[in-house]
Amino acid sequence: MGIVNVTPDSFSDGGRHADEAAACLHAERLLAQGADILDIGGESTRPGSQPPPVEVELARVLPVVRQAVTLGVPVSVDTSRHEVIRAVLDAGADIINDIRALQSPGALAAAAAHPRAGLCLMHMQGEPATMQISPHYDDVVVDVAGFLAQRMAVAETAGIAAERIVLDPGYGFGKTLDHNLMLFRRQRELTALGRPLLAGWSRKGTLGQLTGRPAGERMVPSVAAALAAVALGARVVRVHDVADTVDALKVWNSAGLGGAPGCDNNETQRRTDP
Ligand code: YH5
Repeated sequence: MGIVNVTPDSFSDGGRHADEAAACLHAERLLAQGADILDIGGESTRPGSQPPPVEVELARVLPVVRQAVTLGVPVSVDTSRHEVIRAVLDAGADIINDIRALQSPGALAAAAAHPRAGLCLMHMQGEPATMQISPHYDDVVVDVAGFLAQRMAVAETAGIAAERIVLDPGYGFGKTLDHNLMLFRRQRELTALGRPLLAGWSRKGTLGQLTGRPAGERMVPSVAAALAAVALGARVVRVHDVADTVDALKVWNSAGLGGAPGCDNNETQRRTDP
């Protein structure tokens, strides 16, 4: 899953159309690099950030979604708001990637109204503006698994089939270094929830804490994290550096070490090791 941010470029004086055109070009570049899914987002969710007004989010995202749905790959939209969920699904988007796991008012109903849309439900403690202030868990893996199980149950009650859902531990969202590392090491426990896992490690602060690298120098740490996440059962990796990740996964998969049940690398393992 390749990341397409549609947030304002403070160095551009071309206004919104320049940001839009840049995002569309970037989407095409990620596809050429081998992305299987495009993930388009108009809300910056970095620690400390505030959500933009809904009209602004919609004006950023919708034109890029309209363009992306013509490119022939599944289009995911990073959003929590019912207005945006409805608009992008009406425009042909395939997946809603919600860091708030459809807890925002009206979001569940908006997602349920499109019976073929895929949904990524992510765990976050708190909100981006404050989530890194003092995150606390009894047992981070048990707490995250419990939350995801509960959100999946709520979705099913709203008429959303379990087959539409992918789950995400939400690395970096209301978690300390120790919480993130505990979740990572025990990521495989989350596969017991019975749905595919998505892992988003790309360029995140934990990788900076592990390596001492600033955000602009985290490609190699991000690729390593993506491979480890796949080895620990992730079926989807959300990344900025698509070409490098695709190369690394080709080599990784050729070694037949295995990953998530149903992945190509496991098929290989089954053929060679009956
Ligand atoms: C995710 O994990 N993450 S947005 C801070 C950074 C770098 C990157 C330099 N949306 C996820 O990518 N959706 C985001 O510091 C997501 N899973 C899903 N499903 C945050 C992000 C980032 C933040």
